Amino acid sequence: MDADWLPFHPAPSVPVFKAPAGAVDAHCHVFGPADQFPFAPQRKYTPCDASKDQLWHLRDHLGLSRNVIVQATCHGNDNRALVDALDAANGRARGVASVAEDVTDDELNELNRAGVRGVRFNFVRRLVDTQPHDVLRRIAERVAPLAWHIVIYFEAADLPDIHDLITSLPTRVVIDHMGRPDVSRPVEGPEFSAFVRLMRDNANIWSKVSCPERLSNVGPHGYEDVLPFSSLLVREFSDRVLWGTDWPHPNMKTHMPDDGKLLDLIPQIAPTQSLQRALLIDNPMRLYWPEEKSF
Ligand code: 0GY
Repeated sequence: MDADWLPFHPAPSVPVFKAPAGAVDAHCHVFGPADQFPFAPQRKYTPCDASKDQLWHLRDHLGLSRNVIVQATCHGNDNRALVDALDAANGRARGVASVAEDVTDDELNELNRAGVRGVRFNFVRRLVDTQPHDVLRRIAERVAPLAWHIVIYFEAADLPDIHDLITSLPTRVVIDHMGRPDVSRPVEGPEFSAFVRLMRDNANIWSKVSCPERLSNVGPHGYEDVLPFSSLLVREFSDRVLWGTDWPHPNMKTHMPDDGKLLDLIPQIAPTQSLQRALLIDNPMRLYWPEEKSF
C-alpha cells in the first residue's frame, strides 16, 4: 500500500444511534484482497486490503443490514472483487460497477445477475483519467434498459462543466458526497445553491449525504461545518437521499473516521424517525432492491 495510506479504523465504536432494522450502508468499497484480485495497473493509489468479510463484520457491528458496494478506482474496470463480494452476500449487497464502452451485453447481464444496479462515472482528476462525455452518454444508454442508474463523482468546481451531461442522462443519477461542496462557503451561497437547483430541477437526480470526514475543515467527530449541507438535502429531498459509511475511506489524509461515530451523526441530519427511515431504508431499497416492495 502507499506509504501515506491510512488504514481503516481498527475498532470503531458501537454507535449510540440505533439504526432502524433493515438499514442500508449505500456507499462502501471492497479492496482486493490484492493477492486474489490485483489492483488495476492504471490506478492512482494503492490501498490496504479491505475484504468482503471485514465489510460484513462492520455492517453487523454498526447494526446495519445491507451494503451497496461501489467499485473503487483502484480496481479500474475489473469488477471481479465486487462480483465476488456480491456473490457471497446472500442478497444483502448490491453493487455499482465501472465499465468501458466496449463492455459486452453478456458482461452487463452477468453483472446484473450478481446484483450490480448502476455504473459509476468519476470526474475526480486525482482518481482517474476521465472519458469523453459522448462515451459516457452511450454507456448510460446501454445500461438504461437494465433499469440501472448512473453514480457520478465530481468536485463542486467541475459541476458547470458536466451539468449538461448529468441532465441529459436517460437514467436516475446519484451524486456522490453532495457534489463535494467547499463547506467553508455558505450553504446558501452560489456554489451549493447551484447543486440544490440541479436537484430541484431534475427529479431523477439523487444525492448521497455521505463523507462529512472528507469535506470537513473542522474535523472529527462533530464535522459541524458539513452538517448544514447534508441537513438541507435531507429536508428538501427526503425521498432522493442516500447515506453510506464510505468504508474503508480511501485516500483520507487528515485522519481516519470512527465508523460508529459517523452513524451517530444521522439524527443531526435526519432528525425524525420518518426521515431516518427514508434515508436508511426506503430510498436505498427503492433503488437497489425494488423487487422486495416491503418498504
Ligand atoms: C470515495 C472517495 C474516493 C475514492 C474513490 O473510487 C475511488 O477510488 O471513490 C476519494 O478518494 O475521494 O467515495 O470513496
